[in-house]
Amino acid sequence: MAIATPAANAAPAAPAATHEMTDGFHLVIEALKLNGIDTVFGLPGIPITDLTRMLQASGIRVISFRHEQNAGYAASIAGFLTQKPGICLTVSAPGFLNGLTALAHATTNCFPMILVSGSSEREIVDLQQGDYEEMDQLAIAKPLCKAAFRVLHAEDIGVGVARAIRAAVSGRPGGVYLDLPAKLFSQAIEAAAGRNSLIKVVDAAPRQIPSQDSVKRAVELLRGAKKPLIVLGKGAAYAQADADIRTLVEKTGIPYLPMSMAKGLLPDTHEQSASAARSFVLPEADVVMLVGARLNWLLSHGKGKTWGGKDHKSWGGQKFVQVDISPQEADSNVRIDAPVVGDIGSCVAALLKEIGAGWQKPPAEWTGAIAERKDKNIAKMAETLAKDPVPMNFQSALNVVRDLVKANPDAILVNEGANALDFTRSIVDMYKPRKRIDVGTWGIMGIGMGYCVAAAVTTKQQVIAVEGDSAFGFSGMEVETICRYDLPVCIVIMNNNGVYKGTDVDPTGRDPAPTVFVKNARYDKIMDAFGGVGVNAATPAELRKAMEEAIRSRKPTLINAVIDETAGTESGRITNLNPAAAKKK
Ligand code: ADP
Ligand code: TZD
Ligand code: MG
Repeated sequence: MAIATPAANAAPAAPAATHEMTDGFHLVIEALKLNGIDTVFGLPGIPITDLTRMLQASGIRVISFRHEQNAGYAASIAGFLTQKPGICLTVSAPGFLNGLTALAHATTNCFPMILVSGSSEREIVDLQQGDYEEMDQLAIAKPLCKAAFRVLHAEDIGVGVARAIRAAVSGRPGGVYLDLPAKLFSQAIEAAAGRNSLIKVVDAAPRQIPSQDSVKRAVELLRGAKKPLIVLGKGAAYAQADADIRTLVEKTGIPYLPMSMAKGLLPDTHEQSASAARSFVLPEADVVMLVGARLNWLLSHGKGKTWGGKDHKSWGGQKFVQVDISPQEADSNVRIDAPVVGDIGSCVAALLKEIGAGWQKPPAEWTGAIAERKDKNIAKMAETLAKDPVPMNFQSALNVVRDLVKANPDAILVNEGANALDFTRSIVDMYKPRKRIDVGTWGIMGIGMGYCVAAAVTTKQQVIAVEGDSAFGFSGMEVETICRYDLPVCIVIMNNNGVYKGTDVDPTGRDPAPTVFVKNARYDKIMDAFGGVGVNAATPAELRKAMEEAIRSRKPTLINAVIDETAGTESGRITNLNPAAAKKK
């Protein structure tokens, strides 16, 4: 008897049989390989330790993390960057739960990801008899993901993997859970039957063509607009329809606003970008076309003062076109006058066709008014960026990052924090699609190092991470992972001694305030422990030198940028979301 695929630590020798045999371990690996999965992000332990070894032996890249949450975030963003489901592999119960935040995050952000988790023995779990790492994982995962499956028999592995892939990438992408109980891995079946049971998924994310009526309706609405606006969201970035999206914007001459992760879909320096006039265009626009962007909190739910409404519940006067793959998205917050349902590539192509030749560009009063505001704000920003205060503030430090990203437009920018996030988003221009990855729909802290690893591994490009000192703490231990795999990642910590600021004090005088950290911490020294490069930068010149060297050498680098601890504001740009105490002291 022989196992179909040679691998380390193959199953123990079975009694002689006339047929070649295989097992669950090998079938899982073959099913993933057959479907073009080349990387797995995970953390070993019972019952998947051998699976990680055999995956590696089979040629699939296994990136082993220090905490499953970071492996999960890595998988989620690998899905966004590649349109293939990112795979995260965890052990049972606690490992599974650690990965679950990332699975929910992937679902919320519409990123295709599969959390593959080993689990304990079904009959013990179901009778709650106290197995090692006992937990009914399938039931717990279900409400947090797009789909969840469990495979009990080796001959069903092919179907399980195929269903997970389809669920993750088709329609609106999302997180999928795949439960693989320990016993499955050593189940032996005949190799021929095993091979036969595998499925190579055909057309995993089929194009979804919008109806001609919906396209006509949308184009008519746009044609009648006096003050049209296009909002590009991360769905548009995900769709990889970059050339057509650019043509749509340029051909129509309509000003556009990129959402955070859509920055760079067209270069931020594009003359039609209305980013620097956001607070002017949102209330003023008469027709807004959303492309892969939801009217959630990030767009103030399409109503309220941001949109020219009288108060926080009132709608403005805008009419909306919404291009989205999910037919349920329209009308989620305000009326959508022209939903266009389909994949963005097909929708934008259909819109371009309908627009045809001889399109009348928007009136000069509209584009001129935007340009005026924009120029004023850009000039104001340039003035701020030119200042060189001591100690550094966010702007003077980010002016350096801005220059380095401009000089290295293929680098991927990872960004999290509050002020560290908001200032970076507005100061650092992006020039190419899918180069900015950040806290996403939840404004989640902790994506940082997982995203760095995935971005470096899947794209091979230089990665630059701009991290709040608090934000970094959520995934900081993964700098060991970055050093271990020798990834070209340059981490810049905007160290203002705390969450939002470093100046709070405990009114009773007993403890440090909840928002502050050790003063003048030297995050750069963490790198010494793992053989990476650590630099303390107290001035823009020091920061520039260290970043240039990091990018030149492609060595794992962590720069502790010393930022004025008084510089930030509460929650950055979203101070208003903090509930105010009704009872005054
Ligand atoms: P942002 O945060 O940038 O505003 P959202 O995450 O709110 O973006 O919105 C992304 C939208 O894009 C989701 O509604 C999702 O259904 C949609 N989407 C994702 N991929 C595609 C695609 N390939 N084609 C069409 N719509 C897509
Ligand atoms: N926990 C998680 C998982 N996500 C969150 N968003 C928060 C907590 C709350 N939070 C924010 O929204 S921003 C932030 C926290 C803790 C950190 C801000 O501090 P920072 O950035 O040092 O990262 P700045 O530059 O000091 O503002
Ligand atoms: Mg901070």
